[in-house]
Amino acid sequence: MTKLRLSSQTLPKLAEGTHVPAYDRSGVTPGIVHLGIGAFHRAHMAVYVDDLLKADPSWGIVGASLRRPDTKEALEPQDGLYTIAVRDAAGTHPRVIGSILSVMDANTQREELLALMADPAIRIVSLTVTEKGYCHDPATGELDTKHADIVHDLANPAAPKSAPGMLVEALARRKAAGVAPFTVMSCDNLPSNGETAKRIVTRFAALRDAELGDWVAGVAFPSTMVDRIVPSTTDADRAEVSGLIGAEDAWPIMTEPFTQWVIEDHFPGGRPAFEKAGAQLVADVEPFEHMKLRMLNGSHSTMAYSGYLGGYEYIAEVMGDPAYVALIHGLMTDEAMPTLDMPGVDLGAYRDQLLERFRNPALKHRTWQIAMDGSQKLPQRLLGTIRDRLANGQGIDRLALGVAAWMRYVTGIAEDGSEIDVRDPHALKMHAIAADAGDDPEALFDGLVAMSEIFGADLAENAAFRTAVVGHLETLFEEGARATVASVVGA
Ligand code: CS2
Repeated sequence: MTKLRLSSQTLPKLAEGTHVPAYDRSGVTPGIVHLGIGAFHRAHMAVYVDDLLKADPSWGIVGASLRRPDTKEALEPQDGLYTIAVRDAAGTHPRVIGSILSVMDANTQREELLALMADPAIRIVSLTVTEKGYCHDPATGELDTKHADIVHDLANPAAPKSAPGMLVEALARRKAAGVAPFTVMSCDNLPSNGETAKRIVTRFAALRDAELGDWVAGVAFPSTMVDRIVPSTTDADRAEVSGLIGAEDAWPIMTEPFTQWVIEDHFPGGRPAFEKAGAQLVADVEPFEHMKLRMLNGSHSTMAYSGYLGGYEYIAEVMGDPAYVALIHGLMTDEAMPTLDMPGVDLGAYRDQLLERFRNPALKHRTWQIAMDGSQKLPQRLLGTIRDRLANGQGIDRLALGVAAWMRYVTGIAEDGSEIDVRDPHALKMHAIAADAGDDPEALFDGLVAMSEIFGADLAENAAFRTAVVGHLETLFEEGARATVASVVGA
């Protein structure tokens, strides 16, 4: 017997106990366009919106993918429905989410998507396009005007490929039609993500036309801090979820119980009552972003590079090694926490909760997944903390190990001599630098630190930074990652 496929029609036939949308989906209309409809959005914002549609059905989401049609292909036969499977030690808990009304593939449906973004019913355009989707220079946060997609979009403004190009074309159409702008809400792990998005998008608009640039400068770009760990879905996950709900789901999303969303309350065109779904609406998100990027993501990246090199496939496995636990406990307590100013937040409790989340044995979060796009992630996760500490003459031993492990990782050669599949927009450039350097730690450091789009001149010229990172690189090459971690924590 062929199994049912998840869809509006089969919703009433799902296995008993499956949590399904508590509202009539036929009455939901689009109010949000989301660019970058990947796993993270589907485990995070789409769930908050799902909680709110019963009270206000005018905030349905139309998702769009800018690169690949795979999400559309998976969700279209399911009428946009998909399962989130929350995993903890007690088991897997499935819930079907209905807030995504449809998914568009920007490559083949560009006009349709731009027309929808220009429609007055759309009051928010939200983004999870990953760090590299902003086409910026991570060290400065400025638009990279030489980026191939930006060059393309400036030459073909009505048929854009990039996120900044799409936003500006849609805003230009609204301006021309006398329609108020939508609010742009970045949900990516960037520092001051609203401000950063605004700087990039406004610059792009000004390069198209000065008057448009002025108009776009008046658009609201609230910052947000987003947090939920979302490993990539595997075929085993698909099979498990299909069994649990009693129907095939081509793309369920696996996640943890924890979720957090801190949003700057600046939505001139209105917004869903996000606070009723558990989001924190605040005046200033920046302290929360710093805390999360420096503690959670800084630890994640450090564990990803040093853990991968040490032969650990999953974060929970890294957490099974006491030396690694001591490393990130120390990184957070002694190096990251003193740089944070969070009145009213118990940072020690936040750290302990992070350690608990990293330990979740049911969450198969691959070190390789987190290791992706390090050139875009390092500045806000490790380098900002390093800068603050160096400015105060403080030690950076563990943070420097994170950077050294990244440098060792991007050589593309694992400790057993096998090849590492390094995914990064700068992978080729870094590979060439590593090939020139061979196994000379100093040459590798000098070659990589000269990438000013990541490090900036200040760090490239800082002697204490060089000594700390090169020292760890020497041990990484000579003794390997596990021994290096053990020596740093005195194990
Ligand atoms: C991770 C993040 O892949 C990564 O780089 O560090 O995706 C992390 O899981 C999320 O930021 C958690 O909110």
